[in-house]
Amino acid sequence: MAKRLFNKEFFIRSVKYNVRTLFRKEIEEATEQQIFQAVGYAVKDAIMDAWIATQKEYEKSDPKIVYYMSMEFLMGRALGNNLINLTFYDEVKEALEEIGLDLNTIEDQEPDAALGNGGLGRLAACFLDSLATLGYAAYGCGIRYRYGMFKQQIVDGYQVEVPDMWLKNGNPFELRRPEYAKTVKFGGYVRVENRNGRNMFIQEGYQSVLAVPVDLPIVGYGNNVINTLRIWDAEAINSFELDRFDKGEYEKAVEQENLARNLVEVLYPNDNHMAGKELRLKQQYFFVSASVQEAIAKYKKKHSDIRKFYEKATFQLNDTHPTVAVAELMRILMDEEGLEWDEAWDVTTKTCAYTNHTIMAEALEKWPIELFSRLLPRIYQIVEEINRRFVNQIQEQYPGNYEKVKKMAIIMDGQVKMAHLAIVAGYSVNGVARLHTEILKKQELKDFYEMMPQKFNNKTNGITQRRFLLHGNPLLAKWVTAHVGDEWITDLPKIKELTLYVDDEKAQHEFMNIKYQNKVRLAKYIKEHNNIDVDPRSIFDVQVKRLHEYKRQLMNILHVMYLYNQIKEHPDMDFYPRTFIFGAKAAAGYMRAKLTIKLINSVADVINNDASINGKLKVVFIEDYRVSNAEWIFAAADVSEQISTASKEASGTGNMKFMLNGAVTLGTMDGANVEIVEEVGEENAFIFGMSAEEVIALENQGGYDPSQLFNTDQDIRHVLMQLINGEYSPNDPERFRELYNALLVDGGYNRPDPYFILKDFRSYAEAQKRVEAAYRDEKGWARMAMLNVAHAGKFTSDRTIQEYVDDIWKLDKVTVELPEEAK
Ligand code: HBZ
Repeated sequence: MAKRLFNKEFFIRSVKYNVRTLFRKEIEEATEQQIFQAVGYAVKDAIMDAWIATQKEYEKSDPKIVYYMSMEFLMGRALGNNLINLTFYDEVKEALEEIGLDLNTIEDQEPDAALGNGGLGRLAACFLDSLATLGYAAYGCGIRYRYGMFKQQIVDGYQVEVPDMWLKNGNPFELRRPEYAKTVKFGGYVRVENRNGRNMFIQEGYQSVLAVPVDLPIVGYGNNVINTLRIWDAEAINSFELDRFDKGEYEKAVEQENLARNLVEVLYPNDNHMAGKELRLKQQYFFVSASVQEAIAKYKKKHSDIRKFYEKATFQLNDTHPTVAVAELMRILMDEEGLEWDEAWDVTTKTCAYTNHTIMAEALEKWPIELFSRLLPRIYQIVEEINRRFVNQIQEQYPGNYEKVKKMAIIMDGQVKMAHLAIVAGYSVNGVARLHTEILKKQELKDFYEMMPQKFNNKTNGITQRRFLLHGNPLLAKWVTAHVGDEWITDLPKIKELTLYVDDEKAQHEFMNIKYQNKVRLAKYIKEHNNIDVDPRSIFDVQVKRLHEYKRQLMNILHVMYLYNQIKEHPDMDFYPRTFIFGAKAAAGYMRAKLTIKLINSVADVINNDASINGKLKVVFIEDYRVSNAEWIFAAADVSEQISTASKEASGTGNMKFMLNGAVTLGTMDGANVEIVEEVGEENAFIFGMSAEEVIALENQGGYDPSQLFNTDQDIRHVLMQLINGEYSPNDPERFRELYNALLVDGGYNRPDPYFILKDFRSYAEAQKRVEAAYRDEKGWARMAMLNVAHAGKFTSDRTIQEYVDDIWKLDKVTVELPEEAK
């Protein structure tokens, strides 16, 4: 990879200049935050030539563009990542050292751009990194939330949500582009007018808002390609005109101010759960309408035949959240570009493609007709017509089969079903791991698969090795490069050459030493943030992800309670010291998830303060788990807990980040775990629990009766009784009864233990025993961990993106040369 020249003197001058002009200070007087801002602007400067060159190249060679539409982009911090991808990281670190500044400290001043909840949002961020690195023309299209994912504080063991004021000091990387602002209309009614024999649909009495794009650079690795993440901000269209006495006008102006203010105020903090709020649908239409308008405007700059729009643009819908794009594109093509229905439909169905991220029923988006049609009257008309035609098609294909219509219609029982709309109007429907896609085809979307099998395909998720190894784990990254060269940075499968060293004792030793140093780094973080001493020689057993019942953090902590009981009952038993590390945010209104956090912290309090167990067990809940601290956590993990109820986790991507950092998977045969095990070999992972098929079969029988287990398994009964006897809540013995009831009485879906925690418990405990035995064999463990790194090649998002390009998007590759004066 060509390394761009870095001009040290120029860079230092630029930082100093920025401190002066931004803050009227010399560098010695500036705060750390001010220095971050100054360095950030200097880096944006260094990006600018390539950003301009890339856009010029796109204008010249006119490649097909993918618009990745997503309500979420979980970017994390930009500074370190941009330097890595500019291939300037070490040079900038050195340059800053010369003027007495520490890059790590500066990086720490940057707030995470937490414009996402979890896997879905982070996947979008990894995809942008890969698209730029592979040289494809792409725009991320999203919302510039004023408040991203809330900050989590733990107070008295409970989660408290604090607003995330990520923009309070300004964002040096962003670029406001008011010249590309768009108008988005809500509400009112549609008047039909016949002009020259053609029906015109005119929206009247609406409220409108101005969508103003804010661009963030997406730096490709070492290739001068800079793509754009375009996040839309909202502004009122007409600010107050104070001389207006007309009451109606005045009120309307106030309403439009409020609409603009509320629209982009905050990210909804639910993952895998639909809240159904009107404001959420407004957010969706807001950014989608602006993005579609922009895509069309861009196309029209160079092309006159709108019927061929799909040759130069494709929309990837990240779950159903942006699915109104389908109807918005239809609207613009018909109402503004003058196409007939069939022509517009032809373009739309060649432009839109849909990714499904979940089979959880409560996550599926359904909007009440009343709300949908009131907020988006013209869009609703179009959806109705799409539905009418589709229902006709079902009836033609399955005459007399009303069941099919009931199951497949887009509008049914007073609701608009967004997944059905996305499937009907899309040219591609993909799941995010092989198992997940198979479940979609065979169960959840069976009827659609039967009717249109050619649309369905799998795209197993991936992660970017540039953030999650090169930036997050510099020690291991250097070591890997020393052994296999640096091509893995843009060609991860090359990392497989590490297999040559897995039996080499020196390499094993070095590898484990790096893991140890990363554990020391995390132990320091834990000491600083939690004031808990953890022993870096203990096994670091980690579960970090959103808190959700199907992810089964509850099973993990129940098992910790069980281990603690064992140690207490048999103080002399041989037990390898273990540190159980948790990190998870719960959706603000998800009570059972929040109570699970309280339980984890309560168990941690008791265990960490019990001197009698000699520090054999420690439990740590890391506050405010997010992209920036995740990089350190993955680097330090020995065991990767991927323990979802089989069939429920569509893919998982944390599992891949752990693997790449040399942690061994302890998991169920769910999501991408299946493919991880396939790559690394079952002997190099710890697999347990029911299979997806078994889970689905048992669900179809109406579940199972866990009271049998309760009555016959003493250890399980002991742990469950501790939930209701005050063992971990002496002041309030009833505190955890809700969790007890969920496991034994009713946990939702009208049944006890719907996620089979107790059913899988023994199998999990037994797998944990195997983990312990394996860890005692130092060389064996080193070998296993190294094999995990070596076999992580498949899980780069570069591979995933290349598959999207080859099978779905059909993009053209672009190369960017910098002009002489910028080199
Ligand atoms: O998407 C996750 C899946 O649970 C995970 O298995 C997969 O690896 C990942 C990437 O494909 N899904 C989410 O993260 N979903 C959400 O965050 C979400 C957010 C808002 C919603 C629904 C889902 O309304």
